Amino acid sequence: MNQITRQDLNTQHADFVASILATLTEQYASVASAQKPPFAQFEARLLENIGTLLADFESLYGMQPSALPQLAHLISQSFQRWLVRPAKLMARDALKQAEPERYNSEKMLAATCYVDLFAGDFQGMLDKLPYFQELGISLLYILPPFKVPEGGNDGGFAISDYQATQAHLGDIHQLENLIANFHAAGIDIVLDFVLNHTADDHPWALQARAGVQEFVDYYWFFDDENEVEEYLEHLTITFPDKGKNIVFNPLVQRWVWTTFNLYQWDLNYSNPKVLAGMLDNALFLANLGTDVLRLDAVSLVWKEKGSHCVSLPKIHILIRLFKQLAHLAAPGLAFKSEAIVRPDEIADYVSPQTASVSYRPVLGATMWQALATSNVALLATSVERWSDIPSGCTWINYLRNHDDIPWVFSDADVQAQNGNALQLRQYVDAFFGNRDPESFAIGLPFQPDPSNGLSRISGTTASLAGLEQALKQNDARKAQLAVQRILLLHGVLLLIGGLPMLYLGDEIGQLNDYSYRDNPAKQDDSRWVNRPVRNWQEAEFDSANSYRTQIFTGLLKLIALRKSLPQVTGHQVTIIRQAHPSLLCFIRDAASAKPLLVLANFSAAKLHCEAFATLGQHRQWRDASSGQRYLGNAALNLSPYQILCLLPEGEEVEQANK
Ligand code: OTU
Repeated sequence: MNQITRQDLNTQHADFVASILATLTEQYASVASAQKPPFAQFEARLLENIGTLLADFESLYGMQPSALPQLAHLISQSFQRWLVRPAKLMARDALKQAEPERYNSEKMLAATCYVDLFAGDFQGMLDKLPYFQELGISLLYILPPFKVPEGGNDGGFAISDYQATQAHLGDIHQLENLIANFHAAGIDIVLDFVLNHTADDHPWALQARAGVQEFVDYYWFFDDENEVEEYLEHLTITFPDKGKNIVFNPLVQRWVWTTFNLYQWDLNYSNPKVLAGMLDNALFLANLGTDVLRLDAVSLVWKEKGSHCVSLPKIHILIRLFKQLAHLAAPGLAFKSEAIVRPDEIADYVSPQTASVSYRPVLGATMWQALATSNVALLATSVERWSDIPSGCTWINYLRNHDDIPWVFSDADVQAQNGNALQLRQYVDAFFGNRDPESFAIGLPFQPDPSNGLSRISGTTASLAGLEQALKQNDARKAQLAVQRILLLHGVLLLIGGLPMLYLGDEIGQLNDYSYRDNPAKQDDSRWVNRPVRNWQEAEFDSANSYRTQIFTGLLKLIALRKSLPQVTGHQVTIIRQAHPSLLCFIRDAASAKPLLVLANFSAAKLHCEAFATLGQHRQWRDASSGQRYLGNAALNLSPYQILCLLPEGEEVEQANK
């Protein structure tokens, strides 16, 4: 990082820095509060970052005379928010700064849910605090609770006001109170920063609709169809159902860039006023108490004619700029990138200077693929190739979330096992999308792409893992296999490295919910099938032996196991290749005297192998849950979908058998 001190101010921007500091000092002096934080804290952070701030601002917006006041304005926005940042949050900032590996601890567990679907409203969420604690959740991602248009709003991702909530959930103060209560209970909070687009009834959009040029320039409007064509020629289409990304919009009688739904208008970050407007929203959310801001659809936020407009290099500069400006006001705030891209692209999105937390979509995609094919080769290769992450950064592991499953494995990895990537994607599409009679899964295609016939998949974990089919067929044996699959997938998710995130509902095996088909605002979006409403009564009245209870208690056991194993910290993992195609094997903390060896059978058949490899040592191992002993390089039998968690003989695992 470019650091400068007061002594270095004889650089070309010395006057700029001096004048900002003078302005801020004046503003500081005019604040009467006795509780204001020491100016020197802000000043130190500013001086530490000013070199990068200037360089990044210049890369995006140039450095003509008009640009510097814009940067000064951004810094002053951060300063104003810092001045009013609640003392409790400042104390949390200090704690979190002293703990850069916070989210890599084995004690951490994330979960996500929609407030209304899970618990009705903010008060309902508070009432469920004991449930979150029972599960051991320490990071909760609350799906967007912000104000949205009536009717279609993309599950909260079309935002009309980033600083107000949906009335039926409660008001913004109740959200703030919810966050404070969760903090007090040891749970960090993630909120969305939906930065690629606003709803078409956001105040900026309303002004643009009224023809006010200043706000037209916040978006991507086109009058000239030829220019639209020039962009479209190269663009990757994200929501093929809706057609192209730039569509003629009758509301404004012009073409408007809408990557997602027609009511989600893409923001134009080549206009620095958009950066300022969205910084204000980010800082508002920071002062509300959020610990992590999830950068929604971040791979799409910078656009340039002649490119496919995915993962352009300037995205990373823009995010670093946002991060530094947020850091000035809220140094404990982390960013989490939601870049649903192939693994070779994703590394660029993860760094302590930008997003230190990142989704890891390839892990889920390859786990589901391994389940469908009973072959772990691609999963093993992906983990081997794509687990590395800089220190201070964290992968979020997830099987399912509120979205689709995209088949984002690397084509080169498929080719490395002599496979054909297109055929493999066709296979898993059919397997999970209800087009394979041999399949146990019930899912739905999402946004099939007519240009190549490929799609993504919607469905809950339980339905994709076979539980829905088993219950429909009233087949207890199949239901048992489905439960085993669910526990196997979660076991790997919890142990393989990274911070696991549960999609709430999965812990009790919630099935697909087809009622969205009757709702005109939802029926064209199959992702609603995996957004069921939580029925707490049904959960309570379950008989003790039901599949729900089996999944829930099995999962609690796996969570307790994770939290008892310091080997699980971080993301370093060693894959040990096995001869059997369905046998996944990995070691955590391989170099230590107490490594953890995990063996997982990704097949519905009993697995027998003559000998299993363990880093070449002949060693006695003991399964942490059953206590059974295994000798490395000896024969091994695993029941269908069994997962073994082996520790070198002699090591006790507390709590694991609780
Ligand atoms: C995100 O995901 C959200 O998670 C979705 O719920 C939203 O619909 C969307 O952004 C728009 O706000 O399309 O189906 O290529 O794959 O970012 C998931 C990027 C999505 C997208 C991803 C997006």
